Amino acid sequence: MRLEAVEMRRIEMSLVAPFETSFGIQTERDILLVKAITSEGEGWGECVAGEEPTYSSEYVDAAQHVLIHHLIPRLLGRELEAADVSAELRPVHGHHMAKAAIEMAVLDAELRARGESFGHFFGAVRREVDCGVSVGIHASIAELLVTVGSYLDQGYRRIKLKIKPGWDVEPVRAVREKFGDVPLQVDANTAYSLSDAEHLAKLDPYGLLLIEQPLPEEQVLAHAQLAKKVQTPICLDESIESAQNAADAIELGACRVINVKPGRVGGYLEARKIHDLCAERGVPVWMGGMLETGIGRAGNVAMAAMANFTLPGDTSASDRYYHRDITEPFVLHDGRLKVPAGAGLGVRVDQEYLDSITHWKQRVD
Ligand code: SMG
Ligand code: MG
Repeated sequence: MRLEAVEMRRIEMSLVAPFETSFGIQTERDILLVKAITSEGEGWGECVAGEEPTYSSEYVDAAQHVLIHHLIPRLLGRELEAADVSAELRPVHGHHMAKAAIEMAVLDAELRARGESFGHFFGAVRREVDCGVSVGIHASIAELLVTVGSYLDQGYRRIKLKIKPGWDVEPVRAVREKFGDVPLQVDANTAYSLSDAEHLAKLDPYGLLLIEQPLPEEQVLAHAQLAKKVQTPICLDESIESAQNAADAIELGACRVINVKPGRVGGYLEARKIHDLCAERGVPVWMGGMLETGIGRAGNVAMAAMANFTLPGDTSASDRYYHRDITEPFVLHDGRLKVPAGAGLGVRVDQEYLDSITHWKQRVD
């Protein structure tokens, strides 16, 4: 397969409700999409970088720049498969979300050309996946309980509460009191330090599935030390940027669970390696989310159907994020989403709607 051109575009999408985390509030997204145009057909990729470098060092303007100037030129005109992309891009350090987007587009083109779905390619063991929902920081406990109640009514199988210092034990206690033993976990997005260990141990009585990324991403050893002071299993998100990181963190005792985000680790193929090594070591994984459109969601739901994705993912329905998706919407049935069965990502992009929300477009060839 030869990569002939890449069409890049930026789209603007409003979220159905503001989403607040320990690093800020988001009300809309400015998303970079890439379309690989190959000798065998086309494929889509979604870049999960946000507008600001606040989740990690990556951000969408930088992703766009590095793709145009450093990544796409290393691939254009070459005979390649998705499996070759990460090796070709190795001279460029970092920029995992940008690399993941182009690898995903090449993989989609390749699989569409041979009529194989992402799910089949990953070795999916289920046709639908259990879904959780990530609930942002709210202005009050009363408002939080309304939001959580509505998600539970919709059928979500697990609730994740975003926490930060000053918004942690109280919301967890309130949700437990009102909704009983619903599967519950928390995500701090690096907001604490090891000196907060005693405070974080106050979450232990609430029987949480896990606490996600309590400490800064580079503090892997500190996570191992924290793990000795809290009973709740520690899950790493931001700290895990590769299969090597994952193996090291597990060996060190820094985490008992891993949140897999293909964008964060440089693509679906590296994410698959993380799944496999965790499976070998008896470490469960789950699919994270980056507020993806139907394009990214299709790939994530397919990967979440692999055997060791044993916890519900942040793979919520389209209407949890957007009033109108750019593909056919993903709809929750009994707390689950269906794994697309069609070739490649198995979703169709609504071209007319996409064009109407596109604010920038460039063809690189
Ligand atoms: O896609 O449902 C989703 C969002 C899940 O909480 C979520 N993602 O750290 O896990 C995480 C956050 C990162 C994105 S915040 C913009
Ligand atoms: Mg997280």
